[in-house]
Amino acid sequence: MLNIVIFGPPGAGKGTQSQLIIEKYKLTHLSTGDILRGEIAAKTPLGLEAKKLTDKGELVPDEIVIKMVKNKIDSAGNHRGFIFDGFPRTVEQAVALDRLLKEKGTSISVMITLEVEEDELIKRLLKRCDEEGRSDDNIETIRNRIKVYNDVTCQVCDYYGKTGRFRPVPGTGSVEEIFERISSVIDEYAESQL
Ligand code: B4P
Repeated sequence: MLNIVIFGPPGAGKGTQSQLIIEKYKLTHLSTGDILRGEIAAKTPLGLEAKKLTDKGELVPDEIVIKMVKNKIDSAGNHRGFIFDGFPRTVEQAVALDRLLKEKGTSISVMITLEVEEDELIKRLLKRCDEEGRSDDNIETIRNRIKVYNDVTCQVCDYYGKTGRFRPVPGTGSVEEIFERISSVIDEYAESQL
């Protein structure tokens, strides 16, 4: 199995690149942001709680996110592997993910980090706000999301770096150029693991 984590700050293009990765490598997409937005749209108790946090740019508690991911992994059936998009975002989530995959006899092959400057992130997210009106894409929330990334989420890079699974990729340029960079990293792992 090929299991990839696509990582980076808010607006780095994780969701955008995940769509291309799924098409080319036929992996199962698991985006915690998408799952949470689904819960929010359905106004479930979890969604109502999550909305309060995402609207402030805060992370949803590990316990809740890990349970959501476990359900998805357990119900995946036969497949070639996962692309984890926006998860893990804390070291606790990364440790839990390793444990959940170990129970299934598999592991994370590589963590690909999209590196993008803060000015560019803000520009992209404000543009998305104009186009899609996502409630967490206003300037105040964006600044807090970037702060949470720098203070907490970044530590996940060291976690994967210690086990030689961390691969940074420049995340600026056209979507196609970035995808070529990502593909050449995935191809190093794909042959032996698919
Ligand atoms: P996410 O849904 O993961 O959102 P994101 O980080 O904002 O976006 P992403 O990096 O995927 O950017 P995209 O491709 O869309 O999280 C939302 C919230 O949910 C979090 O803030 C948190 O509160 C909560 N949450 C999620 N997971 C969690 C977890 N594990 N634990 C706790 N809480 C969690 O790209 C952004 C924009 O840039 C798009 O408009 C796109 O068109 C554009 N773009 C992409 N590539 C571009 C390029 N190369 N050039 C120019 N523009 C580009």
